[in-house]
Amino acid sequence: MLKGKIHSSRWTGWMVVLALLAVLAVLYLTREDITSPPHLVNPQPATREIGINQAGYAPSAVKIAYTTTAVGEFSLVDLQANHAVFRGVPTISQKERNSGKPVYQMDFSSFQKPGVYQIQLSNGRGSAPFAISDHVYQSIYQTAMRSYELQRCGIALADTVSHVHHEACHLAPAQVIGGQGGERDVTGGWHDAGDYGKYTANAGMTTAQLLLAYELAPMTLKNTSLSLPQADEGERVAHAGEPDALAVIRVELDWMRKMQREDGAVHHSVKTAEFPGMILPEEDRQPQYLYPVSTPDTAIFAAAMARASRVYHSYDEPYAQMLLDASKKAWAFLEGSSELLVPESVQAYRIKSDKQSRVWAAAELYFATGDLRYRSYVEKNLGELELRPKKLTPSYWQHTSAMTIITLAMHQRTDWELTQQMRNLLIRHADQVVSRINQTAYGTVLQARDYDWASTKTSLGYGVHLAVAYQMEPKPAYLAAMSRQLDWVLGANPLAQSFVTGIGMFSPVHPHHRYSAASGILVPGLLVGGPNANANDNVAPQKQGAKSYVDDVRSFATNEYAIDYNAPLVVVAGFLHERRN
Ligand code: 9MR
Ligand code: ZN
Repeated sequence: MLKGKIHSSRWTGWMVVLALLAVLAVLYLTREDITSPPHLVNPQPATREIGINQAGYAPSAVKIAYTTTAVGEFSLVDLQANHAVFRGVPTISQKERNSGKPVYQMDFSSFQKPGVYQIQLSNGRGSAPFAISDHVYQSIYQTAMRSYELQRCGIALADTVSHVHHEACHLAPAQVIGGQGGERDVTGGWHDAGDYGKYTANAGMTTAQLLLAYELAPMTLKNTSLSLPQADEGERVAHAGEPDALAVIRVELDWMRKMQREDGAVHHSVKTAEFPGMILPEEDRQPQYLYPVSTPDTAIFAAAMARASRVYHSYDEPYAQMLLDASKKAWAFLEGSSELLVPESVQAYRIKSDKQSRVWAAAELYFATGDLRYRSYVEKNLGELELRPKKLTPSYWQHTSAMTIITLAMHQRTDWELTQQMRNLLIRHADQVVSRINQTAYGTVLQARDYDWASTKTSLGYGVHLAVAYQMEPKPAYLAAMSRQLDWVLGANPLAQSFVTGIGMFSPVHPHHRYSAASGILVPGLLVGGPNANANDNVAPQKQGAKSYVDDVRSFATNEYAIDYNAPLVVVAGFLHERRN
């Protein structure tokens, strides 16, 4: 079915035009690199025989294309001049995990001239077009970051860049489940994923990672304009002087604050009882329910708010103080309720333990306040974290160890030996990740068991760890391993599939995303979950490792986007732009 769609000639024609336009947009950003307006000659028809990053590469990046076709030679063709600019011989890397077929690597890292290119095999087959440019990563960052603005709930959207538009949605107060009952205003924020629910834990983890992007790539996040939609001019004026990235994140923080109860505890989520059909957000008029408070949600909230208060401090002190107060209030609630509290009614994003997130909250609160109470909580409960470098996995709402370790490693407090211990742990972990990557056919960190929910997020999550390690010890191998994870997600994989909407010629056009499906307008910059060997949606092929993916709107297990998937994409693209030289 997928083949039928992609290979029908009209469709292919359109995709070529769209992909070339996207590549040209990158070139436009890099116009100081080129002397004449780009005029592209007709490329070879693009095939999925060649896996490549379909957005492209920074000039100095490691650049490797992959194929399972045995050919004697490959060439890199300049699509503006229409001639080969580089030739090489594919070398066998490893056997592909599932098919056992050898995978050939085509390394053209030494070629660094900006432009638009295609890889061609000596059998005449061509890859998707891609750019070599100093602005590739910035453009990916920009598209991924501004997608959050297009996920906004509770306002009418009219974005002139993407043409995403809809009426204001989900404005009615939510009905409180349990407790005193009643109603509460919890409007605003971002829709969580392809559905219209909003969940505290996922919001907390996402905002925390986006704020980490700000700490790791401050120049990129401060200086990259996001051309935010005009509709929000009022808000923009109110926060004038604040970087666009922080204005975007603020929207979710403001919603999260509404989820906090007077006693400091935080509600789990607001959503309808059942997922709506594939309708526009303003058409979703089922009652919204405010799900009960829980201790894991409260702990993640406390951590994210304390982290945010640090970052917003230099722009808006009263706001930072408000965030810190919310965090302290959540912590006070946790102190008074040491047992795990997760009510029965909570289903999606159900968290099994709050122990790790309490440590994370204490760590963030320590750096936000300097109060030794929090520091001693961290020291006493350090054993809750995953401290074995080999076992450390990327943070997500269920397991927050990595985020805590990163926080502890990045912020220096005098006389705390823990800082160095955490740095050593991350460096050892990063070295192991690099050696894992060098042993796989496509340079991915993913191992068989990782082809589960949101494998794309997992891959980029390791990229985040490599970024932090690089910050501490700038080994080129960390940067190379990181950019190869981005390459994998953008098409350097066995399906030659980019997993980000609007980026790359073979990218998702039928994501499981209610707004896109109902409006027919594809929201750009959304990272879908990608290969999931255990996909339970009856559409995606199971047990096929990296090939367990289908670009089908029904495939919620491989082709849905969620706010937390995009966060490591923002960190990795932002960091690569920051450190590209
Ligand atoms: O991202 C979530 C993933 O880690 C879980 O394994 C999966 C199954 O429980 O759910 C994913 O989250 C979905 C959430 O439950 C509802 N909104 C859409 C989310 C993305 O698919
Ligand atoms: Zn909404």
